[in-house]
Amino acid sequence: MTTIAVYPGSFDPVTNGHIDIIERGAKVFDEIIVAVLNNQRKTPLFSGEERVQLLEESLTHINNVSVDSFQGLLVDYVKEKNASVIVRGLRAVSDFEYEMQNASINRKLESSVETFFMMTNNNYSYLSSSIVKEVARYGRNAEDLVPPPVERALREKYQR
Ligand code: COD
Repeated sequence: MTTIAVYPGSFDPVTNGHIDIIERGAKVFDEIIVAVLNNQRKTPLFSGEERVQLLEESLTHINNVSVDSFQGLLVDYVKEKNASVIVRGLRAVSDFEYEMQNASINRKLESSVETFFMMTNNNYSYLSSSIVKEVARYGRNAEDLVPPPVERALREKYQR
């Protein structure tokens, strides 16, 4: 049986912390779909198309990964893709409450879908998309924090 997992997120932008979860998840599941939430209510730094493209350019080294975007409820998207697992990363205790709430509502909505949590790589435990944007906005180099295509895109956005 093929197990398809969905790794959903905002990915605004993708960081080395996300890439690490995807690389490790790709060894566990047959297929991983990285799904970018296209949320009309939020104003992201990168558009949905840009976030998908940056993920694609950053994931060329992994065979069993694809990138897509979605709107609406995550569990509906997961079912539509014939996936059975949602992958999430955990960095610190502060992530737990939000993740617990999401996993619980997702299970209530769709009991056949399991949420799998992967602990962050200690090298990236402090890393978030918000921190990366903050560093780049004030002119610092983000090359140790994000894949090269994202570093280039941040430089262009902030005109460094
Ligand atoms: N190390 C390890 N993991 C990390 C790191 C790191 N350094 N940084 C981030 N992560 C993990 C996060 O914990 C998360 O698991 C994932 O990477 C993605 O992170 P983000 O911040 O890009 O994504 P989020 O948390 O904004 O994504 C939220 C969703 C899009 C999953 C959520 O809003 C959603 O499902 N929306 C659809 C509507 C829905 O179905 N809602 C729930 C039921 S009502």
